[in-house]
Amino acid sequence: MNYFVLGLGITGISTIKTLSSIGYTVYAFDENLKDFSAVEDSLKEYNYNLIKNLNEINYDIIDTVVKSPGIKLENEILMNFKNLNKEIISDLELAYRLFPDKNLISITGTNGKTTTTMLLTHIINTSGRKAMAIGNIGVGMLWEIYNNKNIDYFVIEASSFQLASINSFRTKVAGIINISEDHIDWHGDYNKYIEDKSNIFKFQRDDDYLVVNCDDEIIKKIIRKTKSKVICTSQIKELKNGIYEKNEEIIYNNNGSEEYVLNTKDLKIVGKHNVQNTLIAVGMAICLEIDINTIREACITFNPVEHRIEFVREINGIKFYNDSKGTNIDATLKALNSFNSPIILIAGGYDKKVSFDELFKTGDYDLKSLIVFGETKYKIKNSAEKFGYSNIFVVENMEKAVELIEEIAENGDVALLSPACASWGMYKSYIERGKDFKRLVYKLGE
Ligand code: UMA
Repeated sequence: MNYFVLGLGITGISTIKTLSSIGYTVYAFDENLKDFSAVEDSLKEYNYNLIKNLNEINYDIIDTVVKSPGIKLENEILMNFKNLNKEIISDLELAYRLFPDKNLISITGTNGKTTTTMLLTHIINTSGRKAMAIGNIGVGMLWEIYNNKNIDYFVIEASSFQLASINSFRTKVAGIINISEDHIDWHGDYNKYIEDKSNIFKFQRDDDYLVVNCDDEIIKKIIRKTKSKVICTSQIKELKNGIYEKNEEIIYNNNGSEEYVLNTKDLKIVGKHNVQNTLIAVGMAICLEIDINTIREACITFNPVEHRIEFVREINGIKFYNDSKGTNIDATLKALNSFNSPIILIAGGYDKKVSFDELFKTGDYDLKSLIVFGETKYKIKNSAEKFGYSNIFVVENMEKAVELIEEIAENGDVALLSPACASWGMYKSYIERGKDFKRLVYKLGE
């Protein structure tokens, strides 16, 4: 079996290491790398064929292409393979095929994936079984599954990009947190994005579990098609069967028999959206037959995830928060709605071709100033102005943004990095962007 790995980032490297260790023949290529030395360095112990020139690709000898998630399906190399009827899959699909005996669990959603994945992992670990979080959280999944033989459950954060290229992947327990417009530039349109997200349950069987947020209109629509056993969660409705929030309490109703799970005031993760994440994780843990006392203990000992409304420091009464993972409008709205203080927001980045009007329409929060940068800076500025916001500053980069905050912020303000955009163009990832923000914030006052 000959594999072709396209893209040599986190996914590509993890895929090559795994396939090569198992003994498959692997060809690998990256369209953007000029210098392959770092890749060669990290793969020096592995047997694989590195292609450095596009013309050297021998399409005919390849059986299966494993594409990195970020690469669009219309990519020319992928189209060449497609025209030869070669199959193109993501690492998600490959994980399912290579490791049929492993307990895989999958979580998707537009927002909250990382927190929910980490929380469920923490719940499983608290129960005494061993779990590991992998996937879109930043961890190449194949190499981790291959290497960690002692792990009982791999909790996969699955992105829409990964889910777009599967043709049999399924997990016994899956979760969908929410769906809102994102990555339109990649999927083509919103319907395609929804369809790709729905792939998480496409191949589930009637004895598999699908835990979903039943307050989400789009989710309610798409789950009509599922064969799986659906477990509903809600923050607005008392469910006769499912997990819901009422008066700051999470309740599990098992076919009429109610059980108290926890008080949301005891959670260390803040905001309404984190209750939504918790409901999904609780539902999935119940499907794994973890007892309620363990679930409660795990939820209340769980700490916030880095780059997700993460408190950085307080200086002169100004609280700095890093929400670099806020890569779309919905995520940034959730961050803005988590505070009661005046907010100075830093936003902007890669243009995913979505409108920013939704960000400013509601005005439920106290946005004192807006600092914008990146490809979308004028798009965001124009939307904000349309809804009456002033105090908008256009800056070149993160350094200038943080410098400006030092000038304009006052005691009691919240300074929030929540860009509503992907980092690409300015940074390699939201992680790098968040770390840069934190580095600059820590330098303040030096
Ligand atoms: N490349 C090509 N051709 C192209 C485009 C890219 O050869 O047309 C090459 C690039 O030169 C680069 C490599 O492909 O060397 C990068 O591949 P990639 O963009 O898929 O990135 P990876 O490093 O493999 O990281 C991916 C995810 N990235 C994306 O989905 C864009 C990471 O999610 C994920 O953590 C990682 O796999 C491990 O699973 C990041 C992300 O931004 C955090 N995800 C999006 C999100 O959360 O909104 C979906």
